[in-house]
Amino acid sequence: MDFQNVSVIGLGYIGLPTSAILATHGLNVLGVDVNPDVVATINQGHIHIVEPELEAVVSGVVSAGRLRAANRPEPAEAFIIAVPTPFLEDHSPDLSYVEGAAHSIAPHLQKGALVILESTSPVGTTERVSEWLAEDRPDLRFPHQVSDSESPDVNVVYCPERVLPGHVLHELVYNDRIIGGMTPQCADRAASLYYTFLKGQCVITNSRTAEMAKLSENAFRDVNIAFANELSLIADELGVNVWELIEVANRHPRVNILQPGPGVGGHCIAVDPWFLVHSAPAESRLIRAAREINDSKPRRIICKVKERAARFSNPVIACLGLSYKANIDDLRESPAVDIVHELSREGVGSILVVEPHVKKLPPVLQNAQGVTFASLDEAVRQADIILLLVDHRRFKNIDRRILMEKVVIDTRGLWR
Ligand code: SAJ
Repeated sequence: MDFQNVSVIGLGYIGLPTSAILATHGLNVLGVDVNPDVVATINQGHIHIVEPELEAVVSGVVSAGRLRAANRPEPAEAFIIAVPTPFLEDHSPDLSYVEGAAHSIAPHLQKGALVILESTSPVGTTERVSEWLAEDRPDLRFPHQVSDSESPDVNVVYCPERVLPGHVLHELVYNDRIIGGMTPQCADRAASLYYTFLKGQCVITNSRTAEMAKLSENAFRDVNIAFANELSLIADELGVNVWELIEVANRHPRVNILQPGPGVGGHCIAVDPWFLVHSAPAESRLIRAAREINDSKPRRIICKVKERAARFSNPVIACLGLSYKANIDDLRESPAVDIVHELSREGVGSILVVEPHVKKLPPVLQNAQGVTFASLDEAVRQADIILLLVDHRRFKNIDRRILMEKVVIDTRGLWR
């Protein structure tokens, strides 16, 4: 069965670009989202998320009638689940959105259908999806009910998404894709769907390995960032410039230390490692320690600012950057936002916030005490303390003579 109709459940940062790419390659895509505003926005050819070039692609496929949004699934040959998997207070994963998505598609499954889970998930979740579907459809045989050599009626697969926010449309097409089939036949079906648009390779494995691969990739990055962050704390203690330290150490042919910063933001790297820790707590000591080190970094920066601010009677602090990383306008889970919020809550001084990629302060800072949105020139001119939180390109060339007159805390090493 060739794929003509695909339903994508969850129209967020992964589901929407995936829907758009499938639609540009000739498939009829129904995007499903529980949020009526999201559905309306997409049906008007607009988008509700921040991603370069995505709006033009969505607008094109919506007006060509290839992409449509709705709040419930319809029958299709393939279903892609791309809903959030947040963690709860105790860091245990919240699979309720995945479970809800599975139950919503179950009534629409036909023999030969393909169900792909793309949401970042703890190991074993794909098998649970298969079980949830089977509960609702005793008339069909699912992969957990057959041996590897048998054919299930419905193919269930885990295919993690590994695209970098800001480069999603390129990476969706060119990154290699892990295909974790619950059986080899399931994997083949999913690979044939992805090859409708993929220029990278499909790498076939089983669903548990694919689930753990996604978590391991982000935990790997988190551990490496934690190493850099820990070095920054040690270097501070020993009076060594950490940026210079890393630059010289990285001249070793087998050393590649990442960059320290004010903490790890975004909705992936700070979340996914917890799924490994939660599944095997006794065995994940390094991964847990890395999370704790990275999570402790914003508090370290706040302490440093308070220490320097104590020299002034009413310090003006220019906070440069709010996004979770450089040169993008994505403020989700940004340590910079948390730091500004906390400085305001603790009444450390008057805060001038500069973020050239957004037009106004995010809601969480709009009523924060003593916080004003400012232009770069104005903030730098008025500041006693300049706190660089994000290494945006346009902060690089601030006049060094002005910086020399101020107390500068450069959390990203932009002016090293
Ligand atoms: N960061 C540092 N120092 C560094 C590198 C990053 O402090 O040397 C910080 C950034 O400032 C940011 C955070 O880490 O706050 C995360 O940024 P990132 O660029 O490392 O990653 P994300 O969250 O934008 O995207 C990651 C990617 N994963 C990996 O590189 C292993 C991406 O490929 C994944 O698809 C994405 O997570 C995801 O959705 O899981």
